[in-house]
Amino acid sequence: MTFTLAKATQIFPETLSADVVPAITARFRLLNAEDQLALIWYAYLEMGQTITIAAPGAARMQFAERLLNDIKALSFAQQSQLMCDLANRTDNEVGRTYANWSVNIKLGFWYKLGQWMQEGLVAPIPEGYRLSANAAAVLGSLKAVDQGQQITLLRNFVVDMGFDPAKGEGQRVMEPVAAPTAEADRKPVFIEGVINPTVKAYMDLLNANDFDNLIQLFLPDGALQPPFQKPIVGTDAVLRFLREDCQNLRLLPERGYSEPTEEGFNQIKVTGKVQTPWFGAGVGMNVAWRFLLDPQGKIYFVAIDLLASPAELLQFRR
Ligand code: 45D
Repeated sequence: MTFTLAKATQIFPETLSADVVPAITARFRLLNAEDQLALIWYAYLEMGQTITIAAPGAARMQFAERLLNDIKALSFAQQSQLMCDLANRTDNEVGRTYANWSVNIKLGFWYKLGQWMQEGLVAPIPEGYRLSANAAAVLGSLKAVDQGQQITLLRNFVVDMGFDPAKGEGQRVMEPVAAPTAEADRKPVFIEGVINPTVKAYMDLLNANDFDNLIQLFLPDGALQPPFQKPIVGTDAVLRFLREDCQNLRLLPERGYSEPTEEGFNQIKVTGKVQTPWFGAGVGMNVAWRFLLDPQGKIYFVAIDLLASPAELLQFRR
């Protein structure tokens, strides 16, 4: 077979992803912990004026509950230290526990701390705290990007905290997987310009949280590349990612373009919006899906890109 993973990642090279996200993330990482926490706090307050985060369900919170209650019992000074340690990725028990959680549990943990900070139960950012010039510049850049990019940045900041000796490899503590949506309640997508059954089924099965059937669409060595990440390779790893990270997403593909490529493979690009359960219909992220299907219509590769701008929704090479 001529396709390698490295080559597959290069399909539809004209697709412009939101490079500002890794660029701002890199600048954020250079800030000290106090600045990081304060910056997130200011960004969060600012965003809270236009969008609201959905409260995480009990199934998600149960894993963070013990640590949260321990934190509530600490003094303000100890709480501040603990949050700084997380931001500093200090190697301690809390840092390791945190790093072992799935993304959604991490977000739920901070959601609760944010609430408690507002209620005065957890140490607030000191009144009148002044960001360093660098931190203020990073905050300015963050405010200037669109909302889909802002929530991606916040998510990145949160995911990076804690101490992970395995650097993201291995099993994680994750919330239970809910049952897929009942057949009768599924709403199939319509994608202008795309009639490929695999791509259609991918969208519909992911929207229905039907991961066991979704994974059947992939070749055994098939790969999925989430935005700004390395490809996840092989059905075991992809299925684990789907169960851990992809519940209750809403995929709203709009249009697409398909073209045959080498050795009977097909490459299909679809653009549209994705909503996360954290913000519901409040934030639509502009994304592209770049599929590479084998001659039998199985997925060898799919990348999901967060697009640089809404103009990219219409960008198809002809
Ligand atoms: O430090 O087809 C405080 C895939 C201050 C799957 C705070 C996908 C201190 C395949 C405010 C307390 C998944 C790849 C912190 C598609 C402090 C597929 C709190 C794509 C941290 C389409 C901060 C899916 C808080 C996509 C509470 C693109 C922050 C999904 C909360 C994208 C931030 C989802 C939250 C995103 C961010 C979700 C809730 C970007 C959520 C972001």
